Amino acid sequence: MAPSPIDVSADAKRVVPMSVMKLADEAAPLPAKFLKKASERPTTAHNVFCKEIPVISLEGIDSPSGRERIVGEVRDACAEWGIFQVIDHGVSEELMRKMMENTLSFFKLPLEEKIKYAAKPGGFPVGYASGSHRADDDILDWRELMSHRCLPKDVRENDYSLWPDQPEEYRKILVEYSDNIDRLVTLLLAVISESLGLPSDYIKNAVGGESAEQKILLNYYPQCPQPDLTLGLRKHTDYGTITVLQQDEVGGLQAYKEDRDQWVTVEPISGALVINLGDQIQILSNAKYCSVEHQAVVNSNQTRLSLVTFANPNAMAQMGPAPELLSDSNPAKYRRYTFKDYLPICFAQKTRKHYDALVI
Ligand SMILES: O=C(O)CCC(=O)C(=O)O
Repeated sequence: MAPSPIDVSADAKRVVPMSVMKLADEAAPLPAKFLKKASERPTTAHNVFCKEIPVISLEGIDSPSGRERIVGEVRDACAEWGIFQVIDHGVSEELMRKMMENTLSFFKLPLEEKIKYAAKPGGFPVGYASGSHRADDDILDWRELMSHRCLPKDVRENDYSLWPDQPEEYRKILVEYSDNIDRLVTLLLAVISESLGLPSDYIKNAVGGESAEQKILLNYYPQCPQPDLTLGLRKHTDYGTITVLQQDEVGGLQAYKEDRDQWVTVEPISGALVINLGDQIQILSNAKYCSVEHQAVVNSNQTRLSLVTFANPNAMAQMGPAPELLSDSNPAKYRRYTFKDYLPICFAQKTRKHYDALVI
């Protein structure tokens, strides 16, 4: 069956060429644009969970012994995995539940309503899209998405025109969530700094302090008639500082464990938040820590939601390996750059991993 056409403006059509939710309901064979190359298709099931990915409790962070334990566990997790989960992190389960509910309500709105918030061509990739935010993408992912620029606050205020006014509490809850996750990010950046032997405020200052950016991306992965042939989200590393991800109980987030040449599925743990390191931490740590490749797989029975907060440097932040970590035996592996110059490197996709373009 041919995919259902959507009657919308040409601009909106560029980022919503076809509604993935509608395709899922039709349960027809996947349109060619969703078929991934054989080498990119899933190899590990969405619900076979890896029990080794570290789960770190942040309880006791304010006591010297608690902090020492947490810093040590974070150091090991960053070096070995580049991805870990945190519990006892201070973001309330109630707020996490409300964010999930609001996000689900948004995606359940009629397409005509969602499309009012479609990403604008040529602008910063925010707003609603289906399959991809990039209008020029040849291959699409099996997801619908909505994203917002949430910090710094002046950027958030400029972004409000793309924030839905229904469900009713959407904006209020998103602001509260953004602020709470930002507090957690500040704490984690302090812990990661300490784990590298740097002052607590080192990374936060390096990425622009209070002018660092935050983007929140909401992913809705519908059930998929042929999950083995596609992905909910293609493999990538995150170009920013760190990412905080909240997922529901279905499972689908996978990380690539390079030394085992294996994709492993992150176990959904109620109340936990998944943390993955972005490219900027790999570069700042001079590759002591890794920006992990990850992807999302889908399945034929259940829809899945993930709420993803990207902590990114300010566009003008001067990035590169921290000079304090360098020595004759550990010379800089990457050149220095202004963060705004990093994004074109990512979008050009000339190297498999973006940071390889900066290798000295
Ligand atoms: O949905 C997921 O679990 C992965 C999301 C993700 O990696 C992203 O949005 O960049």
